Amino acid sequence: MKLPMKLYFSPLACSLASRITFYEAGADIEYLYADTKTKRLEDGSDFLAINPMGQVPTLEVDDGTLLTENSAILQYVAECLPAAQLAPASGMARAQLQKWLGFIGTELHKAVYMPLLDPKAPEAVKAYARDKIPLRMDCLQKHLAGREFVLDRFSIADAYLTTILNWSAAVGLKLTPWPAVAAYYQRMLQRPAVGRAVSEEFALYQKEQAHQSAVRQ
Ligand SMILES: N[C@@H](CCC(=O)N[C@@H](CS)C(=O)NCC(=O)O)C(=O)O
Repeated sequence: MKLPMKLYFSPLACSLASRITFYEAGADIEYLYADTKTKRLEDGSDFLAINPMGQVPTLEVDDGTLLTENSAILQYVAECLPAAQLAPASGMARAQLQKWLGFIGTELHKAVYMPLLDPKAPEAVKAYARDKIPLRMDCLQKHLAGREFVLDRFSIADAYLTTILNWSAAVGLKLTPWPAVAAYYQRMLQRPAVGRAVSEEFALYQKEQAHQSAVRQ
C-alpha cells in the first residue's frame, strides 16, 4: 500500500523506528536522506528549513504538514495504519505504550545512548551516561523476562526499542549481563520487516561513511 508521506531519515538513526513501522505494516512511502551533520538533504537543500532542530525523524504528510519527535510520529503512523495493530487504541494499554515510548526515548535514547554516540561529548559526560546503564537495563531485563514483546504483541515500542538497542555494539555496550534484553534484540532482528529495515539502512550507512571519508581526504 502506497501512502502519501515522506520520511526524512538518516541511516541507522532513530528514524529507523519509523521505517520498521512502515515495513511491518506493509506500507510504502518516500524516504528522503537527511545529513544530520551538514543539515543538508541529498539535493543540497537546507534541512533546517524543514525541521529547525535539524533532526530525524521528520515526517511530512500530503498536505505538507510536518511532524517531528519519534513518539508522536510513531503513534501517528500506527493510527494511519490501523490494520497492522501497532499501537493499542486507548485506556491503560495505550498508557503503557506511552510509558514505554517515554522510557525508551528519555531514559535510553537521550540519557544513555546519545552521549555515548556523540563524538563531541566529553569523557565525563560519557562516564555519567555509562553510570545510568545498570538501573535502566535491569528494569528492561525485568520487564522482558518471559515476554516476547514490550507490550502483548509487536508494537511501535518494539520498533523504537530495537532501533536503540541496535546502537549497543557501536557504543561498546555488551547486552550479555541482561540475557532477556539480548535475546529480545536478536528475536526482533529475526522479524522479516525488522531485518529488512536494518540491513537496508546498514548498507546506506556504509555508503554514507564511505562518502564522508572521501570528502575528508
Ligand atoms: N527528540 C527527538 C530526538 C531525535 C534525535 O535525537 N535524532 C538524532 C538522530 S537519532 C538526530 O537527528 N541528531 C542530529 C542532531 O540532533 O543534530 C525525537 O525523539 O525524535
